[in-house]
Amino acid sequence: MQIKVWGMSSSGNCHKVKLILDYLKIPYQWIETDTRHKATQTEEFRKMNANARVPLVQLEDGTYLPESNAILYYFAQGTAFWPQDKLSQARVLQWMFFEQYDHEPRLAVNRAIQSIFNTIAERRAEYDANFPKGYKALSVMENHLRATAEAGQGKPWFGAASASIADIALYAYTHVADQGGFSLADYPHIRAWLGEMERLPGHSRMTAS
Ligand SMILES: N[C@@H](CCC(=O)N[C@@H](CS)C(=O)NCC(=O)O)C(=O)O
Repeated sequence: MQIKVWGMSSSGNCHKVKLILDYLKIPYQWIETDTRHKATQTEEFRKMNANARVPLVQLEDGTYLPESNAILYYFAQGTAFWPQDKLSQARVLQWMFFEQYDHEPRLAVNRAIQSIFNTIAERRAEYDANFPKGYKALSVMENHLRATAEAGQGKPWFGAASASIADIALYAYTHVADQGGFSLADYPHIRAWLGEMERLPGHSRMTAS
């Protein structure tokens, strides 16, 4: 059975899945699932993912797997996107948990408010409150990349010595930060890292907003 991906093209969490599958040249069928039209809120979809969210993957044996970062881990095992030593593995997870707790809830949510649902007026307080927290997350990333560069440890990545699933996870909403009102002007190391990601074979940026 071919791998199926239920995803919304304008969602960074879903774009992570497209990136890992495209980098690894794994064939799959993409089923466009627009949450703006409540496509995940049906009884049929809830049978596949009780949490009613995309991305959702159906593996070759028919098993369903939700959660973008769990999906990244599933496909990355045994590839260059999942390092082999224990400490690097833990560092990759460190950045992936950071992404879901400190980064995505600020950058993805403001992008959704501004560019997906166009609801800045209705959600002004939440939108404004996300800026200091989102810029704090970007500063943590910038400082990590700067320190790695200054230590002369080769190309700066998050967690491993080469691009890993931590980089894919963080790339998803960082490369479209401007669509949520965030500027990367003061983050030169982040901009350089985005450029490195965009040179990976099979790479794509998110097209829709
Ligand atoms: N932690 C989840 C978050 C997934 C998520 O929030 N998906 C959104 C689209 S980006 C969704 O499906 N929302 C549907 C809804 O809230 O009705 C992941 O990383 O996969």
